[in-house]
Amino acid sequence: PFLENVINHEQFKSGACITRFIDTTPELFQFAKRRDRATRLLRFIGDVVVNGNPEMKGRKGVEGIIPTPLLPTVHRSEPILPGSRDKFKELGAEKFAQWMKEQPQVLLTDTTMRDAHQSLFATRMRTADMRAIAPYYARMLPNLFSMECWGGATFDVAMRFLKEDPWDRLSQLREEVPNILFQMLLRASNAVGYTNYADNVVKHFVDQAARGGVDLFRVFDSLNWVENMRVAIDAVRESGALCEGAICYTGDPFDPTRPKYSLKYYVNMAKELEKAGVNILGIKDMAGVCKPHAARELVKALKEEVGLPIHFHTHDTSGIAAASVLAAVEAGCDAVDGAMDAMSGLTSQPNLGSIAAALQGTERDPKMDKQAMFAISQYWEGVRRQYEPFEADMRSGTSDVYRHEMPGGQYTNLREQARAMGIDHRWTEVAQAYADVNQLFGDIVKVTPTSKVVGDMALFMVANDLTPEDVKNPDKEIAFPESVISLFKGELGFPPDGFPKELEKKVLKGDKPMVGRPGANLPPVDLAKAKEEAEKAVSRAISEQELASYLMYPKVFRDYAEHRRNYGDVSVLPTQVFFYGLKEGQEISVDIDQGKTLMMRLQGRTELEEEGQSKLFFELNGQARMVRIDKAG
Ligand code: 3PY
Ligand code: ZN
Repeated sequence: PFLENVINHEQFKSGACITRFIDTTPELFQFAKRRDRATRLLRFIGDVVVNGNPEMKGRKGVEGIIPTPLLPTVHRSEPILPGSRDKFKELGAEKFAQWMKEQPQVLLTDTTMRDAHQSLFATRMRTADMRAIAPYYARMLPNLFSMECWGGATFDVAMRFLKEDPWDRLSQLREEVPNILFQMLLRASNAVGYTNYADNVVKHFVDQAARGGVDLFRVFDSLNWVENMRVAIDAVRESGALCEGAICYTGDPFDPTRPKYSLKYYVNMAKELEKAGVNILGIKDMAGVCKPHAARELVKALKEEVGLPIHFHTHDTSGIAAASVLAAVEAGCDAVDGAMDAMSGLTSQPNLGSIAAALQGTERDPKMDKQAMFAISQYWEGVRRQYEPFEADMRSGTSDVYRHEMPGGQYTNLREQARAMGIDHRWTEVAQAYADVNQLFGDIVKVTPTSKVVGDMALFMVANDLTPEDVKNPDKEIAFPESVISLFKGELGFPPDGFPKELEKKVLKGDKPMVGRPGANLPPVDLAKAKEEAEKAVSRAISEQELASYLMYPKVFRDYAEHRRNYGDVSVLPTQVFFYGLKEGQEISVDIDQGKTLMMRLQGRTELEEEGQSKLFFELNGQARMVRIDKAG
């Protein structure tokens, strides 16, 4: 590579003196970095071939080579028409909200790149699979209202399991899609984590996300406590982005045995959000329990009582969520969420293509190009095959969701946790325990992170054969999970009507819960100092975005940075290779930079040698390479 650099250098070609030329031309030595990158990637692939991707442990692999997902045929040279993002830039937040209300058609959000895979296959979709289709969204679906493609659990999972930088994902997608609004899910003061952060950390995160390309933030609080949403709402407004304040929907306003979550409850919260300054009102039915009749009446009531455009989000766990979407649309809902055909249904969103088709010819016809949606969905069908080992073994909708009210995004995760604990065969008991815990905790909203606490407690009860009576019994000693203690202390805030006093006493063992919102009790973080600390931990300078990652998840960020140091940027590898490695004789091409492609082929390998190592023989851009890999464990 050095000679190649010399021969191709302009100065060399012009016949300059070779010794001085070498001394004064440091870029000749830049091959070292490139080779290093290739070597690190080969080591990663080798490791997956010999030891397996740790992510696949305990999962069934896939047989053979999965066909490459089929991209639509539209050419990159096709123009990109202006879309919702251009409209937003033209109008600004307030006027844009007004514009939303004036549209006769219903506006459509595609959740495929965030909630759909979070809910179907444990958030494992990789950036490479999103990026490949992104330019087609820009060209083929310019009248999509928004793409939900960031936030929620994707931030954590990107670093923790996929060894990717979530900020890179955002910027890569942004580069490809300049015309459609990008939407993220923000857990208010929990940002994209599982605990409340200091106010200045939340602000810093929102600021970075807005700069990084997020246009619309859907903000919710896991206990529907508007007080605990203000910091995030203000930060979003200050960043200039669109703020959607979401009501988390639970219960059934038409169930007389459960009067707590009435239409009035939701209308009151909506009014509070409107006063707090949000631009859009979200109805976030994270479990998919909003029945068609309730959806219609709720949208009607909200339309009458608040002036904000309404955006409805649900999950298809019951199998009938599309009926609720259509009812909401009929009642005048301005925007609705769905997922592309191949990524819809079950715990994911209802089918966006079918919703668009069902509304064709009506007053609310979203006027989408259905062929384009279908072509994009075909791509997703191919993508989904690669993630089969992460899918829950669920074949149909389940009406049981109305009993347990588990969020779609949690369902697959909790089943995973149950499996890891060896109690997967007791899943129906876990689901019942989940419903019981909800009642024990005072019938609360269950969404990340409160849903995780309810899930922890449900698993704990099943694993320890505890009944609700045991939990309530003041004379029965129980070592409550840490997350439950933290919840009752108020570290995630409080439901507007508080937690049940008797259980609070038992969980806190006499300790007093905190007063006020958690953020008010947390001192601001010294960001400069935190950055220094993070840089020391990863032995390099970090960006403000990376600082935000560190502030959210210090250990996950450190581990990710170490992985990247050892193996380079593995996000460039095709998904099959990332999870399953290369088969002998298989060749792949990997773009490591614009215009820089590596051709990699696994030629063969030796069986384990005495010192527990395997030798792998690769061909890298036509040259032989050998990599030694230690057998793990
Ligand atoms: C998340 O917070 O990740 C969710 O999807 C909640 O529904
Ligand atoms: Zn959702």
